Amino acid sequence: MDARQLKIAAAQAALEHVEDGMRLGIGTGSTADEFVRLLAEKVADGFKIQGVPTSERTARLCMELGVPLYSLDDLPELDLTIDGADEVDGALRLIKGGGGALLREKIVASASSRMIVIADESKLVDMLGRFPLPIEVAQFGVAATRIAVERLASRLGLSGEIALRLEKDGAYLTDGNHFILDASFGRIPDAEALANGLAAIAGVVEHGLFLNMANAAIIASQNGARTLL
Ligand code: ABF
Repeated sequence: MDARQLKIAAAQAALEHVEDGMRLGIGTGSTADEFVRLLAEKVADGFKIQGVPTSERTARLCMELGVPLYSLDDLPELDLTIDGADEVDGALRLIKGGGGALLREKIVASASSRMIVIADESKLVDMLGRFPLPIEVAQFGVAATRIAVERLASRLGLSGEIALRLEKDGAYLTDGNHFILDASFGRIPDAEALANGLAAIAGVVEHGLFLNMANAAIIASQNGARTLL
């Protein structure tokens, strides 16, 4: 199986958890896109779900493919969210936000009774941190916020570059019109302490550590899809 087939395998296994009539949070990223494509086929066959997208990008794909969409304000309580991740550890702690959608992803996952992560085995790690941690920050005061994050990191014994995410026309902007700082710590031995510290910094809107949120992760490898609980 190539990389895309692994994503499809994880998405296919996740689809088995989706029941007719569910209110469903729908994730962002290339793995979540595969889930949307498979879900759209079931919808075309008469399967009924009510979807809440985690990004404008996912909303566009769902609309193109005919997946019924609602806002989180229409449906503030969801049964299940299926979403990708940048890293997953054995305790189902996640780094998310490489695709820039972490704020809506976290709000939608928090509004869901259950969250299932879909990923290929390259995302599975012993310790979080190899993937740069995305931190969504207010545009106002971004230099001061970056210094506050650096000081927190230093207090926690973490080091590495904390870089403003750029795209070709300048700073990357999220769906909420915020900036992202990508923190390349390499390893994050105490994710809980870092999450708590980041949440206490005024300019931080949200961070990509998703702790105690995922109920299961479906990990696809050449041997098939297995579920971590
Ligand atoms: C979203 O998409 C993210 O939180 C994560 O950043 C990314 C994973 O993307 P992909 O499936 O393309 O690797 O779920």
